[in-house]
Amino acid sequence: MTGQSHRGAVTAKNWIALLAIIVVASAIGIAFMLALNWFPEQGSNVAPMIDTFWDVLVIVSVPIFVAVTTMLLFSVWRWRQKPGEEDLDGPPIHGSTKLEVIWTIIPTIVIAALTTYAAILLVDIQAAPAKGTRVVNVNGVQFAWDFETETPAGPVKSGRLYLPINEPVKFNVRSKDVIHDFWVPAFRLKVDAVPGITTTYNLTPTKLGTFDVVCAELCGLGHAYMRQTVTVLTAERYATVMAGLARASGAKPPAGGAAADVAGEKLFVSGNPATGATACGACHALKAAGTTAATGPNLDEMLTKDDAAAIMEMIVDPNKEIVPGYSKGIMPANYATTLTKAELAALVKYIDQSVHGKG
Ligand code: HEC
Ligand SMILES: [Cu+2]
Repeated sequence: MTGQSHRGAVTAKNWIALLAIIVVASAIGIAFMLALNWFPEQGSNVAPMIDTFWDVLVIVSVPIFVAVTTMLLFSVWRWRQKPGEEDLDGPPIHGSTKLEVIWTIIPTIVIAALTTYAAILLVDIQAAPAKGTRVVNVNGVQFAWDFETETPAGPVKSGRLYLPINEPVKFNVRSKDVIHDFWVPAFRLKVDAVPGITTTYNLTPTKLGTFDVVCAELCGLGHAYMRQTVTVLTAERYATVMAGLARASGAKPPAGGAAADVAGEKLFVSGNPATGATACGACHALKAAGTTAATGPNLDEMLTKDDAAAIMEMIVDPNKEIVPGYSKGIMPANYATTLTKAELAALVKYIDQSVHGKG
């Protein structure tokens, strides 16, 4: 057998073998890709639509990938250079109009079909919400989310998002500083929070439980801390929680005392998820609280000369003076709104006593 005849045109037998490889490998590839658990649980009405779209993309693209790779490997093997052929030129190749037409038309049809599907899906998902749909104003600020649910009795603010199950909700997303992105992976949709404009999307939560809210746009050094949760409740529980939140926003500060110290430590270590106050301990080391984070200065070392009033000012207005060696804008500047006066007082008292060894 001469090299030429062995390595000439692709025979019918070759084609059958190649086709068999492509079919089998595609079937395995598709089965594997569909079996993988790509996404978190489905928490909204649009999640199944998005996940189905993903499945369709997988089913269409795996065979294309497999076919291209198979033909590539076959060509490399079949027409590879053999010893002694180093100085030979390959045969002159002429264009093939027929082939070019085929490989232009097929991708055009595939892309056009998928794009049409995606466009129809997008229009479906973005359909204007019915009148009377619950509106939640979502505000992004470096580095926290806060939420304002519109109710007939006025807006109810919260740091953690609460939603009733199986009721449509429309989000008006805004930013107070840089571009953030409001994303609840379990709900699937996300949209940028852009300063100066309001972006929106609407959906219906379909699963009870607590899901992550994350910022999906790198927005500064504290981006990774810009997380919240959304809790989807039954209509009954939701009404109770909203009533509680409405009361809390107008509540009078409770009296100080021993209880306040305990609350101070708790606020330091865990913040107040219900109002969106980020835990101080996530960024600061404080011996008494047992926290060791180093994103912000060590408070035992940094506050030795500061009294309670000074500490209070540093918490509510952290950008007034920046500790040397640290950047402006990492410490959340919203504690004056996410913590009540009573909480702030308890927190300051706790820090003051912890640092100065009193109490
Ligand atoms: C996301 C991280 C982060 C969180 C959360 C955070 N801080 Fe800070 N904090 C910093 C950084 C960074 C600095 C240094 C830059 C500056 O001065 O603003 C700082 C500075 C400070 C200072 C010195 C401020 C000054 O102006 O001298 C104090 C006091 C302080 N933080 C207390 C707190 C307390 C109390 C909390 C919780 C209520 C808290 N921080 C939450 C990151 C954080
Ligand atoms: Cu952000």
